[in-house]
Amino acid sequence: MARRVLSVHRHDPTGALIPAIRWPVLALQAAFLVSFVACNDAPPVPGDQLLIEKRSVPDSCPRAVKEGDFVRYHYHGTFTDGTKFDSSYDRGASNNVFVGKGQIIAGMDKALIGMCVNERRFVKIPPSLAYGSQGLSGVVPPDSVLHFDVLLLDIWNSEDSVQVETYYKPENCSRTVQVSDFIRYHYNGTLMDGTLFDSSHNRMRTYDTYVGIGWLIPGMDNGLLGMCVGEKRIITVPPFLAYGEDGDGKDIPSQASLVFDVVLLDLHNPKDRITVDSLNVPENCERKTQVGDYIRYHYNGTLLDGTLFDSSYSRNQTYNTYIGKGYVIVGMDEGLLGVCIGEKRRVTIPPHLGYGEEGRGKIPGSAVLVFDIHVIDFHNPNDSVSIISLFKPSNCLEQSKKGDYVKYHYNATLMDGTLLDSTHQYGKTYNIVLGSGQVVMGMDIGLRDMCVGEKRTVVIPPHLGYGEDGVEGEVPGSAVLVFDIELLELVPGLPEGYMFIWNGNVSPNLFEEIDKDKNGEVLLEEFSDYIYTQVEVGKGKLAPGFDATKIIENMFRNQDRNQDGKITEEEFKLKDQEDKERHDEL
Ligand SMILES: [Ca+2]
Ligand SMILES: [Ca+2]
Repeated sequence: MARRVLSVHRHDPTGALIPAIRWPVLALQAAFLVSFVACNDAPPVPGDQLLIEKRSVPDSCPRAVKEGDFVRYHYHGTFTDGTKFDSSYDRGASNNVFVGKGQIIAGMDKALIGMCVNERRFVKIPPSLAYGSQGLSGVVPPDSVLHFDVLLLDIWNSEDSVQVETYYKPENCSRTVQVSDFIRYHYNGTLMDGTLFDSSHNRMRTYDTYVGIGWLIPGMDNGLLGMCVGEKRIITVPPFLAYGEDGDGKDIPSQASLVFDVVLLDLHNPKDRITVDSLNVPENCERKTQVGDYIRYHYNGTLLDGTLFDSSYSRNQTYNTYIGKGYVIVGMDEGLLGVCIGEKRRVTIPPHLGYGEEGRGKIPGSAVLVFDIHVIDFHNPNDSVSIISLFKPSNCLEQSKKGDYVKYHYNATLMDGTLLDSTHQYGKTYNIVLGSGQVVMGMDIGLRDMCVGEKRTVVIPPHLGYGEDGVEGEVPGSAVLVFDIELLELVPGLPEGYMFIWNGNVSPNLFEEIDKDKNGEVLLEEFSDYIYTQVEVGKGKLAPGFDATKIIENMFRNQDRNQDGKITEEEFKLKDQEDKERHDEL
């Protein structure tokens, strides 16, 4: 059919050959296809041979032109004397044809066969395979030998589909891209000859898109499927699955194959919830977090590609928050539920449960977040002290109570085992009066109702410990404390409120007894000597655990009504009629 039509043109006496076609080289090839076929069986005529000289061949040639392929190529056409008659470079557009289909002069149709992209050939085409004895009106004189310098830019075939070549695949690939996933990736987009037309790397931001639902050119919608995060692949897309005939109007020419070098950074589906992977769960886990608990944990926050965006370790401070109250992103509020103290888990959070399309700080928009968390401790604001008895002596006559002077050993740690303090390292007990505010409330509670010799573990929530502030350099804020204690000695205290009591009846001549030098005045020294003597001989008793000197000074000042440094009998007597409820008096 084509031949018949072209034969007509060949014999057209006007020489006006296929005027509708713009470019001469495009125009008349077919005419000489006929000529070529006609001469096919004739012996070769000198100067009538097609000569092909390979000027440069690329190292890699994955594909060579064969008949039926579509090619894009540049050429520079000259006569034998070097005069240029045509050049695709001058037009700023490649020549685009199906090879071997008679769309170009026969010599060129043959010369392109076997070429690789980026291969350059120098071709001498005899008139019998070009414009013959007629030439091309106004452009090619009759019987012209034509020289072409040809550079191949692109090959594809209408039977092609997307080609995917994975050149890096990470070891761990638990999930691959599926239709309707949302992904973030980087790419370099080149034409087949290596010309870069676009790069997300140059823009310094990922390309973020849904896959497989028509947001992308068909070739990419298909070529990205099945990828793992971290995978790198080359996706080669023929033009009919890319920008086709029109190109993109800017950097992608008509009928161009596209080569995308892609690395996948992020992947999720809008239907995803968080994913929790337990990395380490302690054997003893009597309690797990629930809504309303206050938790302290360490974390490393990374993107799916491993980029670290935040770490509590770098701040050397745990992250502390209430759980399930909206103080943290939704995904983390969920991910912190049901953990044990000491547990390590990985929480993977899709962006709609994280920082969304906007991102924040170092977190890009639409990023999946991976938190490796380590739970240091948690408590509930309603928690009281938890007491675990480790050993209780069988004969326990007396249990500790408020006012008692107790001597005990302790080992204090955080929930993760970090040692805070230990009396064992000092080689002596810690001694306090219960209920006197000498230790944190939780410790005071934990030491009650204890027998000498008893051993306990006391767990103290921060509101009964060192609170939100902790102790700088020693106890972190909001820390749960663990005390292993052993009660070694217990000195019963005086009845509540008393700092000194008589064991028996009070002497009726008390003032005279105290006023040793009988001058009618009691000085502090006389008073002090007297009290100490009473304690020594067992007639009186001072509250244990306090500074005796201070107790006695207080007692003295209370008697010395006018504060002149001495107690007169009158002052002393006055006391008798006084409020019996005042206990630190005689
Ligand atoms: Ca005196
Ligand atoms: Ca006085």
